[in-house]
Amino acid sequence: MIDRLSEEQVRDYRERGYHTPIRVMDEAEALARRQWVEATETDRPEQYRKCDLKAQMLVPWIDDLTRKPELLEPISRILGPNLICWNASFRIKRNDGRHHAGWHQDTRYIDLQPPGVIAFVALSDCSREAGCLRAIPGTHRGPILNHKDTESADSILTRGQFITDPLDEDRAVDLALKPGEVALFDHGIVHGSGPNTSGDRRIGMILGYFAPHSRPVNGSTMSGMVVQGEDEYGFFRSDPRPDGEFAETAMAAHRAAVEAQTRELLYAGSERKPVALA
Ligand SMILES: O=C(O)CCC(=O)C(=O)O
Repeated sequence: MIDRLSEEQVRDYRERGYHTPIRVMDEAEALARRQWVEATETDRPEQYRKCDLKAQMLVPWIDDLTRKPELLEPISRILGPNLICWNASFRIKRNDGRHHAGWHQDTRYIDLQPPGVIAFVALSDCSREAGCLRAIPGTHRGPILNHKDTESADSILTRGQFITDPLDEDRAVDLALKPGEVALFDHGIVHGSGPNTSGDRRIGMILGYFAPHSRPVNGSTMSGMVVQGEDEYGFFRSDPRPDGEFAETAMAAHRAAVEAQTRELLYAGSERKPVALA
C-alpha cells in the first residue's frame, strides 16, 4: 500500500525534519535483500565494497528499489514531482556494542540548496537496542554545525565524523524501524545512531534524493539518475542505469561517477578515498 502523506504530515516533516515509518516492502522481501547483502559481502567482497557509494549504478535490484512508487510518492510530496536519486549505500552495524554513528549533518559534506531527502531503508530489525537512527527534531532549520573527522574504526560513518558544537541530545528521538520500513529525513537534520546491543547485525540502506533544481553551494556538480518525472535544469550529470549486476560497463561508469563526485564534492580538498574506489 502506498503511503500518501497528508498536508499535515508534510507540514510536520518540514517542521521536524523527518517522517517515519513508511512501509516500502514486506518482511520477506527485506529478508531476501538482506540475504543478497550478506552473500555478496562473503562471496564477492571486492564487488561488495564498490556498493559503498552509488550502488544503484551497479545492481539492478537496488536501482529498482530507488524507483519504488512506495518511496517516490511520499518523497515527491516533499521535493516535488521530478526526482533525482544520486546515491544508495549500505549501512551495516556490528552487534558488538561499540559500532555507532556520531551526531552529524549530511549538509556538512553534501550541501545543496534546496536540500534533499534521505531515505533510511531497514533490511533487518532497527530497534533502539539494535542502534536505530536517531535525530534531533528541527535542527535542519538551523545552521551547519562544526564537525570533526576521526579515524575511529568504531564509527559507521566514512569520516568517523561528529559534531563538536553543543547539542540538546535530550530532544533526540528514535527512528526505530521494522524490516521493510523506511524513515525519511532532511539532509540538514542532526542525526546519528547508538551502539548495537541486540543479538543481530543491523542492516540498512541510505538512499539520497534531490529535486533537479538543487545545486551544490560550492558551485560543483553532482550526478544522479532521474527516477521520476524529468530534469528540466541539467544541473546534475546523468548516471546510467546498470545493464547487469556488476556488469563491466556498469562498473566503468560507476568508477567514473564516484571519482568525479568525490573529487568535486564529497572529499573535496581531502586526501581520503571512498571505499568504493579501493
Ligand atoms: O546508519 C546509521 O546509523 C547512520 C548513517 C548515517 O547517518 C549516514 O550515513 O549519514
